[in-house]
Amino acid sequence: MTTAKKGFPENFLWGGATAANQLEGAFDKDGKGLSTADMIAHVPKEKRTGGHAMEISSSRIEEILAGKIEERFPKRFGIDFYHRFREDIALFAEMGFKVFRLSIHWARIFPNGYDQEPNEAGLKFYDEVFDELLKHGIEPLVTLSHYETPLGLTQKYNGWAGREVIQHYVRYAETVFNRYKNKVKYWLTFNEINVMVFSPYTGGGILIDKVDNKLQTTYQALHHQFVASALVTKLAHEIIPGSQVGCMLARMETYPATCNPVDVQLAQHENQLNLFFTDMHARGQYPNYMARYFEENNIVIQKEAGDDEILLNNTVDFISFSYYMSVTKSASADLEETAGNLTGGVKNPYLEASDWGWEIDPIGLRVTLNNFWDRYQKPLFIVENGLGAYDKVEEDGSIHDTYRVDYLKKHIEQMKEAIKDGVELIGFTAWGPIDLVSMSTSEMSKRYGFIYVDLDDEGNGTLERSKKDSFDWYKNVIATNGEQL
Ligand code: BGP
Repeated sequence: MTTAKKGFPENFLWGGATAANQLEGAFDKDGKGLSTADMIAHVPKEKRTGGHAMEISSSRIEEILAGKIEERFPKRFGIDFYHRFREDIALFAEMGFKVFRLSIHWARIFPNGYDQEPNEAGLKFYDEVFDELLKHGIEPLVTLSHYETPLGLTQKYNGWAGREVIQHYVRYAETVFNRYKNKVKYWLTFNEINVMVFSPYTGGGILIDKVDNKLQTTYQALHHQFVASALVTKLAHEIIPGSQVGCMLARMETYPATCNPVDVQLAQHENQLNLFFTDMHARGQYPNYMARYFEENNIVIQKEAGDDEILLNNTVDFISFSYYMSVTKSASADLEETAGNLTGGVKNPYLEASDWGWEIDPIGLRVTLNNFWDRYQKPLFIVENGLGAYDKVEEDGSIHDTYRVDYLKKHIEQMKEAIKDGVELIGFTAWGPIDLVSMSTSEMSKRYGFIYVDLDDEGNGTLERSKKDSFDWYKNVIATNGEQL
């Protein structure tokens, strides 16, 4: 037995996390093709049901491409990181970031997804971004696919429903591994891979009106992603010695609403359906509990010879996940429901919720970390956590976001507790260190940042950056390695 740890390890990776489609803008610049994210319009509040409104039909895609839709598409414009990344990275460096999580917009490299040759201008852009990060001593952590499937793959194969997409993804990964092998060591294969279950379009570029059986298609598409993920994990290890590849899950620690065993079993089942994704990546095989689920739902996974070996032989180096909230499930239909990130449950009377109904649960993060560690004994990386909130700009330009500091402080405290419990946690990237377009609502007013961006929901603003109170707070957290919160 080793002695108990006292706090964050010396080389702990503090930083922030983003996604290309919510940040970069320049959606049609320098040869970039359209991606699924470019088709997502701003959803006005009155049309929203609390969760994510990101499913799209094939007829809508046609209308958008024919220019018949007048709504705005904020993800096409982001916060113009494409032209301002030097200024933004300098601010991250000022906060002392050790790591910055970003995604490569796949359609910048292969505009249609299935092209034979990569787009040099796209490759050059990320060269410049990585160089800028490394100049400041910031390690890039790169997501290969963060809700940004090239639209060409949707049109040709109905996205990840088609097995052919594996080979295109592998070619894309091989291209960027070879190009950035001296610059990027940490890679994630798919952002929140479990999103497929909630929104097949977002997770896999799949137009659901084109399929007969949603569940069958969804889990088949996931099989393609698991194989693709294992193949590129292998490739990364071959091309970049010492590289570290992780999977990424939207973790929903699920509680039973009562101690009634019926609720307890229901919560266990929900946890299995969620942990299925990390089981696939960390253990490399389909778990027994899924065999029953597949049978009861008439799902048959079509595998090709060699798939099982590929999965088993290429498990990930670390587990990464987003954590915003916990979920509570009840077998009774009487309890009041609540929204959440991707999915909701019933209201937990012990927790408060954000303005979007996501229930704030710092202790749940300690529980999550311990459960992951017990299950896999692989290093853990929290690659998303934070509070989406409305910020008020004072007359003098200051922003007193005490609620954000309070949220993060409580979560970081629980991370420290988990480390003392013996969990191996290697890093923490707060979601949206600079305000960016919200994934679920495409709004700017749902803000996460330490850095404010002058841009509103209608797309008006100077795009100027300014520091919120949380900026100096986080800077001190990093400087003291989590000792002063
Ligand atoms: C996660 C996504 C991110 C991010 C975050 C916050 O599910 O990986 O892309 O946006 O949620 O969600 P939102 O922007 O909807 O508040």
